This record gives sequence, C-alpha cells and structure tokens, in this order.
Amino acid sequence: MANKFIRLADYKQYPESEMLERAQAFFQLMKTRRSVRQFSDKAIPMSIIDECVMTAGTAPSGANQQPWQFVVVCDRTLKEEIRIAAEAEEREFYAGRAGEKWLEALEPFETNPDKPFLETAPVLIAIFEQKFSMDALGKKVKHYYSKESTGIATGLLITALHNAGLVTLTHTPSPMNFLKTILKRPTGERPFLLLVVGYPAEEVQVPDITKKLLSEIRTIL
Ligand code: IYR
Repeated sequence: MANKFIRLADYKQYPESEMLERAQAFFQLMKTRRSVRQFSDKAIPMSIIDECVMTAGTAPSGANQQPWQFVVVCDRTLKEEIRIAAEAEEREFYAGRAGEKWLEALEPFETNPDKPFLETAPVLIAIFEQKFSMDALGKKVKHYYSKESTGIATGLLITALHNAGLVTLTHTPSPMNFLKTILKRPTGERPFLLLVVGYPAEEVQVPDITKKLLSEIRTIL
C-alpha cells in the first residue's frame, strides 16, 4: 500500500532560551505529581477526561496501530464489582502470593488489601492493551509493540490528568483478568492497568519519598 506523506506543518521551533524555560516549567509541573490513595468523591466533568484520553491517543505506537482502549468507569455498581474482585486478588497477594521480598519492598507505602478508593473515586480508567484486532473479514491482525505503545499512552494520560489538576493512582491488582469479565472486553485485549482518577481527599497524606537525582538516572557518553 503506497503511503501518502504530508508536510510537518504544526512543528514549532523555539529559541534555545525559551526551550530551556519551557523544559524547566514542565519539570516544575510534573514533579508535583504524586500517586494518592485517598480520593474525594467529587465528580469530574467527562469533557475533561475526554481531553486527557485524546492526549493519550496522540502517543506513538507500533505501525500506528494504536493498540489501546481506555474504558472510563463511572457507574457505581461497576466500581463496586471492580473493588470486590480487586480486593479478593489483593488479599491473596498480601497473604503470601507476593512473597516476603516484595512485601518488604512495599512496607514504606503501608498498602494493604483494602481498596476503598475504587468506589470513592469518581472515575476508574481501565486501560486495555490490544494484542490483536479483527479485520473486516474477521481475521486476526497482530499488533506490534502493543505493550510498549500502551505504556507510552498511559504515561501521556497520567501527565494530561495531572496537568488538568486531577490526581491518579496507578493500580495493578494482579492478576487483573477480572477486568476483562466485568467490563465485557473482547478477545485480543489484555488488562494493562487500572488508573484511579479524581480529586485528593482533604488532608490527604502521601509517603515521604524522593525521586532519583539526574546523576543517578542519566548517563552521557
Ligand atoms: N497491587 C498491590 C500491591 C502493590 C504493588 C506495587 I509494585 C506497588 O507499588 C504498590 C502496591 C496493591 O495495590 O496494594
């Protein structure tokens, strides 16, 4: 199939001083992002969520297959079902499936199998990786780099939600197969992550943790 190319019309180059200022300002914004585990039940206008999901949809993906689906759950009953199923998995995880080392690594975060935020938060976004799709003739179309692509899109979604003034929790109850059943997702989709979205609860507390320094995460050769 011949590809059609168009001019890169929307690219904007800034003077270097402005580039640095923009990079600094964006870092200042992003370094205030924190995962929270206590949410307010205040509702979020769907238009805000939609803009953020559209931002996620700008992510690069293998062969531009855009192998992701963002299932936005606001329905009380579905949220309750998700909480019940997630807590059942988490109970087994904390009762031994995680193993001693993993539980030791989680100690500073004081996490436990109770996940009330899955019901309190106004929005849960269940993110699915589409490992393959079906073409018009019902034939399987393999997706390339679907996990990497969905990971990048999820990063953009978290960034967009933070920029909009919302808080998130990247929640990964393991295994997450219950999400496929509860949300009636088609074959070819694998639950990737459950993103809890909302406003922080009043007086919310977060763990006193720090990020690695530039010198620890960057190598110049
Ligand atoms: N999914 C569990 C455990 C958990 C695992 C990691 I790695 C974390 O960074 C945090 C929690 C839970 O949500 O409690």
